[in-house]
Amino acid sequence: VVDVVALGESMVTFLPSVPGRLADVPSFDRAIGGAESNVACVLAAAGHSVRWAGRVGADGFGDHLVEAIGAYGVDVGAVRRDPARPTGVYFRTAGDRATDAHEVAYYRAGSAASAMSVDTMDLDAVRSGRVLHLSGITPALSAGCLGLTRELTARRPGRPLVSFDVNHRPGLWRDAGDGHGPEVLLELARGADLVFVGDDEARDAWGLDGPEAVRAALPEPAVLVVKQGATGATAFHGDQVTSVPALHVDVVAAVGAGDAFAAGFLSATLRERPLRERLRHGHLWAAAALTVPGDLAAPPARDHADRLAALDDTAWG
Ligand code: KDG
Repeated sequence: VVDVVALGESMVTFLPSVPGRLADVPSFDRAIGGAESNVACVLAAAGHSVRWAGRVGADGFGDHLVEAIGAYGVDVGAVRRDPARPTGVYFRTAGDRATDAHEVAYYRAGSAASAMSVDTMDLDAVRSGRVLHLSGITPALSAGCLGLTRELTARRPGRPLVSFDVNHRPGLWRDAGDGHGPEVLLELARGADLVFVGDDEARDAWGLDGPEAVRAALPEPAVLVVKQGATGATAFHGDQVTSVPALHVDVVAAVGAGDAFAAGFLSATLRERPLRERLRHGHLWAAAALTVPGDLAAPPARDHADRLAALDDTAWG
């Protein structure tokens, strides 16, 4: 049994060679992206056994994703190749340092991953980990992807612990011509055991202000983590409520930080660390991602992160 299976669309990502408008950037560097495979890569880099379940085209970009994600030590045996649809790609600009305002251009409509469904995925392989990590990106990709996410978040005896990062992408729901994104995300989150959501997402999608309001609307998941950007994060588990401030770092690009946070929290969860230390691992791993331009940064060494996470509150104040 692997520690974690992460399911979702991965894309070849093009990072700008210079700052500026998408219209002006002359060249891009190739990297890899995809929220769920980011979680998988970082967890594998930290020594966990991880499988990525996805679907890519039978093309060079698909080869690159499978090879690059595999090179992190992620098991890619459950990845399906689609002979008829291409691998999704996306381009981004460098974020403004102060506001992180940046442009993203997705070329993923009709991608191989959008053909993921209960019929095209190997559900036994998908459910074969201790944890199944999903995100709110997948249900926005197609009706089949929504059906698959519904099936995987349905509460059934014996299922893995289901982790769900809300990852609200309003642009994707708009492109899909579906105004129900926020409702669907709330419904799916209710089926998960562990939910990650940003306070900004909760405000924009659900009109909920602050961690307590989110918990009141989402009492079902055993653990709920509300990320409060540079301020910190709050976790709810039963009657327990724990907040931990974020680390102050010089942000290069926020992309991938949420995925790294989820990976750090999941790693500490798998190792049965206390709730406070899970949050601190989330922050430590996010700090690593915040200080690189791409999605992926090497996670902090485990013994080092464990020592930092176990420091008393004054060190984290
Ligand atoms: O979390 C990083 C992701 O946003 C990025 O890799 C692209 O998966 C992606 C998406 O759909 O936005």
